[in-house]
Amino acid sequence: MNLKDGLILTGINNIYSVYSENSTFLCEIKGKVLKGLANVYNPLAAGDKVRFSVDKISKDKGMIVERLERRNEFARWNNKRNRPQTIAANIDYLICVASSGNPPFRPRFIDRMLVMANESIKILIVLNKSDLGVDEAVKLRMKDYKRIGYEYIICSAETGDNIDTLKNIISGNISAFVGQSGVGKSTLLNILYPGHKLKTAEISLQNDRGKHTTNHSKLIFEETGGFIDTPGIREIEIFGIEKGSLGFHFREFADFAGNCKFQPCSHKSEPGCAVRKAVEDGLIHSDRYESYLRILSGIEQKGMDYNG
Ligand SMILES: Nc1nc2c(ncn2[C@@H]2O[C@H](COP(=O)(O)OP(=O)(O)OP(=O)(O)O)[C@@H](O)[C@H]2O)c(=O)[nH]1
Ligand SMILES: [Mg+2]
Ligand SMILES: [Zn+2]
Repeated sequence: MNLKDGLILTGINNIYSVYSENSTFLCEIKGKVLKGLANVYNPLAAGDKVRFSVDKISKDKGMIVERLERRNEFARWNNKRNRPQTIAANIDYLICVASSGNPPFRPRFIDRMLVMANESIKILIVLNKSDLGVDEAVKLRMKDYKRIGYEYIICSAETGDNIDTLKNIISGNISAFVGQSGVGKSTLLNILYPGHKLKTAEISLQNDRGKHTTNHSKLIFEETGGFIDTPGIREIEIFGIEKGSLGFHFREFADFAGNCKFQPCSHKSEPGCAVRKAVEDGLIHSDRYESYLRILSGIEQKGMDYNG
C-alpha cells in the first residue's frame, strides 16, 4: 500500500480534509476507528498528522490508517458525550480570545483555558473589542496575567488597534484561536490572514453567548504561519488533572505552596495555608483564587471519572 503523511485541516461528519504535498485529499478513517482511539470524542483534530492511503481510482480521496504522535494538544472534556474533545493539535500558540464586552469579559473562562493549556504551547491572551471600552477592573486583571507570566494584547478587529502587534507575535507560528462564541476569533483571523473569508456573524440578540458561527475547527496555513479557527465554546471542562495537582496549574501559587503547613495542601481550608495567606495579602489575585476553588470543586464533585 502506498502511504502518505498528511495534515488534518478539518473534519466534518467523519470526512477529513488532509493536506499533503500541495494537494488536499478527502479521507475517511479506515475501518471507522483508529487503533487505540475508540474512547475519544474526536480521534482526529485540526493540526493532527496522519498516515493515509490514496484511492487508486479517485485520486483526491483516501483512507486514514494512523494518527501520528501529537507534539501537543489543546483539549477539554465534552460533557454531552462524556469524553475528551481535542480542539487543536500540534500547535505553537494558543490564542485565548476574550472580549471586553458583547459578550462580557469572563476571566473564569480564560483561567480554565490556561489550566488546560499544555506547557509546550505558548499562550497569548487576546482581549478583543477594545473599541467597546475596557473597564478598569478588566485592565487590572490583564496586568495581573502579565505579572504571573502570561502575555496579553488588548486589541480591536473593528478599529485595527494593536492588530499589527498581534500579527508580529504569531508570525511564523501555527496558532489556534480559541474562546467563547462571538468574541471575534474569525473576524480577527480575517484581518490577520485576508483572503480566506471565514464566516463571521453578529452575536445573537437573545443571549450574550453568541450562536456559534464557526462550526468546525479549520487549519489554514500560509508562508507567514498558520492558524486554526475553532468554534466558540461555552465551557472549558477540565479533565486529566487530579485535585492534588490543580494548584500546579496556577503558576503564581508556586511561590507560596511550598510554605503551606500541611503538605499536600488543597489551599481550601487547611490551617496555615500560605496560598490563602497570599490571597489575603493581595499577592495572588482573589479572582484567580476563586477560579481555582471553582475548578477544584468541579474535580471533587466528579471524582475519579472526571480524570477520564
Ligand atoms: N465592536 C467590535 N465588534 C467586533 C470586533 N471583532 C469582532 N466583532 C464582531 O463580533 C461579532 C462576532 O464575531 P465572530 O468573528 O463571528 O466571532 P467568533 O469568535 O468567530 O464566533 P464563533 O465562530 O461563534 O465562535 C461580529 O459581529 C463581529 O463583527 C471588535 O473588535 N469590535
Ligand atoms: Mg468564528
Ligand atoms: Zn495551601
